[in-house]
Amino acid sequence: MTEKRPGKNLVVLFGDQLTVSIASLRQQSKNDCIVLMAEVMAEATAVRHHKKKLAFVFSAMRHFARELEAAGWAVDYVELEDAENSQSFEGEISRAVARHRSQQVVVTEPSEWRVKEVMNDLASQLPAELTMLPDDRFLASHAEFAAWAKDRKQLRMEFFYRDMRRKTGLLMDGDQPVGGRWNFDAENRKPAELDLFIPSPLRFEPDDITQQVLQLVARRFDGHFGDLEPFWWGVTSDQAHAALEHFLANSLPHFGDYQDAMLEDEDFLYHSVLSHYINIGLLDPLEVCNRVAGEYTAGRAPLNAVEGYIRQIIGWREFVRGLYWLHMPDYLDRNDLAATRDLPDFYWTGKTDMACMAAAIDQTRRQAYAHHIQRLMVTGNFALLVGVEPKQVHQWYLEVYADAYEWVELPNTFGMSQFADGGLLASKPYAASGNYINKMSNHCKSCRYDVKQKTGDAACPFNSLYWDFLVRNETGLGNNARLRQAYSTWGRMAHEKQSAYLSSAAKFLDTLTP
Ligand code: FAD
Ligand code: DLZ
Ligand code: SF4
Repeated sequence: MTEKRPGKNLVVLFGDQLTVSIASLRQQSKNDCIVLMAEVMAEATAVRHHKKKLAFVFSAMRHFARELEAAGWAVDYVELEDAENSQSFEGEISRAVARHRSQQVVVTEPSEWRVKEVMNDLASQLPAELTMLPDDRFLASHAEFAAWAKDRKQLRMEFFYRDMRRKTGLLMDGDQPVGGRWNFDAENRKPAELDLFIPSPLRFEPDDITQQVLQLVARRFDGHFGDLEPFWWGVTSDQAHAALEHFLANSLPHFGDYQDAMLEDEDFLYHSVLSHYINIGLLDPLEVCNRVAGEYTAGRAPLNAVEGYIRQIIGWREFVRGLYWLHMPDYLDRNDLAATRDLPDFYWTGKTDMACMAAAIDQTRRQAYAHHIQRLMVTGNFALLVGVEPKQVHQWYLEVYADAYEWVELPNTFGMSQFADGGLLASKPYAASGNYINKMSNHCKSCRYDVKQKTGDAACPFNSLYWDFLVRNETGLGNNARLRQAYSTWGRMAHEKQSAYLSSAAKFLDTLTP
């Protein structure tokens, strides 16, 4: 009898692990392993992802598989419409273990809790040993973040960020921050002017692989939200690097100044539009930061822009990931403001008279992109003020953006935007009246509502909703030091004015569907 020889190690790469420097590949030699990549319906429909995101992920996966093969790796790639595809990670890994007689399965830790649970369950069922390696594309490991968080009464990004600056040496002069300050945000709040020259992100022609994927997505995911075409994103690491260089040369110098600005018909302003590349591995976050810091050293970009940009990545991005793993899975059930309203229908259609909301939602449908202030201070702010159930808000953000993965989306939505975690992430809710949006954008000029009117049918809804939110949540928020001034303004307000605000808000809330 001939004994079957054991097969090669199986290295599983998920769709957001598209880099040769991922831990699971770094450990292997090309001759001893098979790389498994699988397009599966379980992921494609885990939420009803924007069509552009599906096309982006599938096309980037297919391109990366080809690059691996060209570099000499053996790749077992299962396409979505492969007749044998079991349509789940566990099914595809089990089938591949049998196909290749693998005794060792190696994965880098999935970025989402949900998928990590699937891997943990699978480990006990596979006839092979499954090894899960930490994802070291992040600066802080789970243990490091937990150690930093331990014994702190409050977790604040700013202090964590300083540690990451020290750890990386980015913008450091010995042990001091370059320019004498850690944070130049105060200089980063200029409203945009219409006559500014605003560059566009770098666009790419879809090649044959992308064309095939576009047809696949059109055929199989027609009911998902969003416009599939035009599709102009890069789908390879080389293209993502070209997009980075384009950003450095054209937008970075103004990134800081106009970071919080919004303009009608300008979808990107000076933002980098790189998050979708970074989140799936086509760009390395630290490499991006080093290139950005280099622009300051070379005198081509000012410190407020460079520091502001680097803070988003080694500060916010790392911080939200730390919080996610520290608090999952309980975090998903947080609803500390007890918000219960259903998400209004116009989050899907964009059909609302509020010009700022219509613009953000329309852009989201077209581009699967909105910049941070649109997400936080327009769509997020509105959901917060009217009291939408956080899980529904979370689901929306996860579905509509190309860069959305739960580890980064959930803390941003629950923590930063909806204050559903009771202040674990933010020191106060990002709630604002129409005045903020008017200051930072030109939306109000074309709106059927009047931002200067406080109450009544023609008044900007954000104005009365802001006070209604504070009054409704006084028990939970009344003691928040950063809201003291707002509550005392309310307390000093004439009773008739208070009533007018509350009845305007009630009237508006009655109009919301469903
Ligand atoms: P830029 O403005 O150019 O910023 C540079 C980079 O910094 C980004 O590419 C991103 O990698 C990082 N970054 C900036 N802000 C944050 C942040 N708050 N958290 C984490 N990283 C940040 N970002 C995601 O990557 N995925 C999400 O699913 C996501 N969901 C969000 C949901 C809400 C409610 C809010 C308020 C923010 C969310 N963000 C998310 C953060 C931020 O809005 C996006 O990272 C940013 O808009 C991406 O566009 P950009 O690449 O042009 O970013
Ligand atoms: C986002 C996504 C989608 C839509 N589809 C797949 C897929 O079919 N196969 C795959 O390996 N990855 C996909 N991804 C990315 C995964 O959702 C992401 O890697 C996990 O959430 C990681 O936990
Ligand atoms: Fe938005 Fe109010 Fe301005 Fe209209 S008036 S665009 S609703 S902030």
